[in-house]
Amino acid sequence: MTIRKILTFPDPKLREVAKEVTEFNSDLKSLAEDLIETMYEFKGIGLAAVQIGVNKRVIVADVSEEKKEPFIFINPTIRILNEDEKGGYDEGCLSIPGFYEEVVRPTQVEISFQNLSGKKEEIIPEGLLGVVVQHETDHLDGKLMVDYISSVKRQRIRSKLLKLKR
Ligand code: GNR
Ligand code: NI
Repeated sequence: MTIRKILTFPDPKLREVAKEVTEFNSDLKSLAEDLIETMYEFKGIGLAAVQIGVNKRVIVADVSEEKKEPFIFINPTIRILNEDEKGGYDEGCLSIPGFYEEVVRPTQVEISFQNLSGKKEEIIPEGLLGVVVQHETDHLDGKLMVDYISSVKRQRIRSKLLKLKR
C-alpha cells in the first residue's frame, strides 16, 4: 500500500478520458488499495484513479463516519432514475484544494459497476454516496467540479492554484 500524489487542476492529465478495466488481477487490487489509502490520508470521501495519474476507470468512496467502509467501483456507469429529482451540494475536490462550489446533480441514480473479481453489480446509493459517485465518475470522463460553474470563476480558481504551485 502506498500513499500516492494527487494531481491538481489544471493538470492536463485530469482532462483525459480513462480507459475501461479489462484485467481483474493483483495489479488492479493494489491500485484500489493505494486509492483507498490515499483517500484516507487526505481526508477525502472519494477518489478516482485519474487523480493519482492512473488512466483507468477505477473509483473508491467512503462516506461513513468511521471511515472503514470503502467502496470500490470498477468501470462504473450511472443511470438517472428520475430526471426531475435534483439536489445541490457544496462539493470539494482533492484536485482543487481549498475551493467549494455548489453542484446540482440528480439525486436518484443507479450505479452499475464491476467488483475486483470482475463480477457485475448494481446499487442505488443514498444521499452523499450518490453525489460522490457522480463526482468520481465525472473524473473518469475528464470532467471536474469547476466545469459546472461560470468560466470566470473557473479561471480565477485556475490562476490561484497555478500561483500556489510556483
Ligand atoms: O473529499 C471529497 N469530498 C467531496 C465532497 C462533496 C462532493 C464530492 C466530494 S469528492 C472529494 C474527493 C475528490 O476529489 N474526489 O474526486
Ligand atoms: Ni474530485
